[in-house]
Amino acid sequence: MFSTEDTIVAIATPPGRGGIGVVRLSGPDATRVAAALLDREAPLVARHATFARVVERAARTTGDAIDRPVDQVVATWFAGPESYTGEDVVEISGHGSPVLLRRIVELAMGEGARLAEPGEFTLRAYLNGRLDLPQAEAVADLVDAVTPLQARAAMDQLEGTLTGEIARIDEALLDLTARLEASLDFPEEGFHFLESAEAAGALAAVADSLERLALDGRAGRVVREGCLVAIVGRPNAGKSSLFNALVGSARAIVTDIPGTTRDLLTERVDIGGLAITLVDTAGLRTAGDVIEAEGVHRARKAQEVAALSLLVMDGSAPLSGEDYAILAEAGTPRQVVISKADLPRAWDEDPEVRRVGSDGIARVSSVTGDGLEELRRRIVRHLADREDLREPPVISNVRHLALVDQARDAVARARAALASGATEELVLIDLTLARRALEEITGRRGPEELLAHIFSRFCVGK
Ligand SMILES: Nc1nc2c(ncn2[C@@H]2O[C@H](COP(=O)(O)OP(=O)(O)OP(=O)(O)O)[C@@H](O)[C@H]2O)c(=O)[nH]1
Ligand SMILES: [Mg+2]
Repeated sequence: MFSTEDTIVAIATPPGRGGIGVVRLSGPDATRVAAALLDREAPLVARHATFARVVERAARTTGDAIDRPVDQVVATWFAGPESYTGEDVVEISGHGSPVLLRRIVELAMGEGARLAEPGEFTLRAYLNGRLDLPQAEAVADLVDAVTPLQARAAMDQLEGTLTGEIARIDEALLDLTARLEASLDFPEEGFHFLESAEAAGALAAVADSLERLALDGRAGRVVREGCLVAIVGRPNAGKSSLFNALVGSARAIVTDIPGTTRDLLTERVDIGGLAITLVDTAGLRTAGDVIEAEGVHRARKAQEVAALSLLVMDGSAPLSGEDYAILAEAGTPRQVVISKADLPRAWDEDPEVRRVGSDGIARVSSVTGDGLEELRRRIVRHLADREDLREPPVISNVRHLALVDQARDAVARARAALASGATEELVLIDLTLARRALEEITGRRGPEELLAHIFSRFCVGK
């Protein structure tokens, strides 16, 4: 791990030019380093934004007799431990020029500050107990969010929704553990602190909560990570038109010549809050030339890696052998889309289309926009297993989900052990493993906490 004894410095705003740019200092020497850089009469006052000048001191510049001004800035001192990192933090807001900001960082380094590693401010916040692990991870998610739903999910996590939910489950497990341990410690009294039926009931409730979290996580992962949706179909089916309609701009070339699209086109779209990478592909058919053949090959590859394929069938022209070939292919989850709904129908019912579209067919017109909203809802349902995503999922990070799965497995084993009349020791082993997994989510573990819990709840020997 990185050292936490020294003072770190970094540019906190994105690369490039902007109205302002922020240089952040954190560590025991933050105020000393800032004072050395800043030209002002009075010292900084905690939590007050103060106008100052960053200067290169005369003694340090080559032969200059006077301090040389570098930038006019606003400096703010957040006194530790009530700061983001829990240490003394000074933020210097200068003009947003990379040259100026780099110079300020260099001057701070000249005063003994070290260039911060990526994420090091947040790491310090975690190490100093200002954030737990899910909250620290939420900071990164919040910065990375590309859809408002992603931002809301990250914000909830930062506010502690997941931490709270894990704490609630852990509390129930801790309570069970404490009582089973007490039964173990005082066997001669022939008294059980916990009857097995009660333990089974409590464990069932915990299993339920973990199950719900895992279920929520399926949608959560898609929200956090986004996914790939491929649009496939025979030439001229209306794929590029649908792509454009979903993207909201005329990104792909549309013509009535079959074989217009030859390469893959991708665009990121927000569908029901999900960050979807939508892929338009070449029409699937036995290709006429090498370029088209490569396009068809790429279309098939895209379909293989996509989380969902939209199979576009032209509703205004009779189904062809190419359509049937596409319908016959098994593989990734598929949604049948009948296109050109504004034109007279060339066919109505088809057993093969009905088979593949057994969970519903979307009829859309990319010209009028009819059916697009319903198609978006269907896409969300396929990918996130739910009707809508008005409420952001509580859990979304694979690290957390893997640990929830571990806890679920351990609780399932504990339940089985309890049901088969196993000893308290055996049940306790799995409860401990379940708790360990949960505590790994929040990054907090400690046996002394278990002892404190036992003593706070029981008055054994009194
Ligand atoms: N009326 C109507 N015409 C449509 C609709 N969608 C597509 N078309 C027309 O159908 C033709 C083919 O559309 P594209 O979107 O280029 O079809 P494609 O599946 O991408 O075709 P390839 O790239 O050649 O595989 C064009 O003339 C479009 O204007 C629709 O919803 N309504
Ligand atoms: Mg096309």
